[in-house]
Amino acid sequence: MKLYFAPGACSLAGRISLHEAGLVAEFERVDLKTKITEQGYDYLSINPRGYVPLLALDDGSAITENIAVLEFIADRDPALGPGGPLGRTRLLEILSWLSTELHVAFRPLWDSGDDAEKATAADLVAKLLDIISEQINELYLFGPRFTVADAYLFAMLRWTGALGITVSPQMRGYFERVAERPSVQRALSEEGLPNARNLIDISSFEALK
Ligand SMILES: N[C@@H](CCC(=O)N[C@@H](CS)C(=O)NCC(=O)O)C(=O)O
Repeated sequence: MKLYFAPGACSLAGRISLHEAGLVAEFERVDLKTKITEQGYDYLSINPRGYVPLLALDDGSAITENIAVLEFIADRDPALGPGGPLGRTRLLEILSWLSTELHVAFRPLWDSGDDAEKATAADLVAKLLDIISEQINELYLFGPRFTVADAYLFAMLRWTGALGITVSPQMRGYFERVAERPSVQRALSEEGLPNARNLIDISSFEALK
């Protein structure tokens, strides 16, 4: 299988999760501005939506959307989901929240919108992170068990560092815990990203790209 990614983008969650699951994959970088892949293909012909991630399977099928990509990986390695009778439902619940509430809230911050709009978006992201930090009572979102949802949250927390969004000490501690995982260190290094283990070290966009 092959994960189409852009360094530091949300596709980092898929890469971390693939490593956690011990799944062998290739990775192809996409230039999100030109929509050309590193092998010179027109990415829009691979994913007409133009964004990453896309996970291409060996049988020729393709999975898009973080929720689906991460759920697919957790399905291959159930240890990467919360487990229990409602495990799958709880995983979809948190992945949906991360995608449709938190991820979307970042969007104005990447656009060239006005400063007031960006300030409102930054406030919303901070508020949403406060809400989700209440779910981190132990090590991770689902207690002691690291799941694909943690990989997604980690990828987005990296952005807060560069965007100057202040997060709670509890969230910073969570970030540091996730950053220590070998799968995360490997993923960051493969994407050419600094192996920052705390959010303070991610103080520029260079650290995202
Ligand atoms: N709904 C999509 C959104 C993915 C997304 O926003 N990807 C960003 C990177 S984090 C991207 O590729 N943006 C480039 C673009 O939209 O042109 C998902 O959850 O997978």
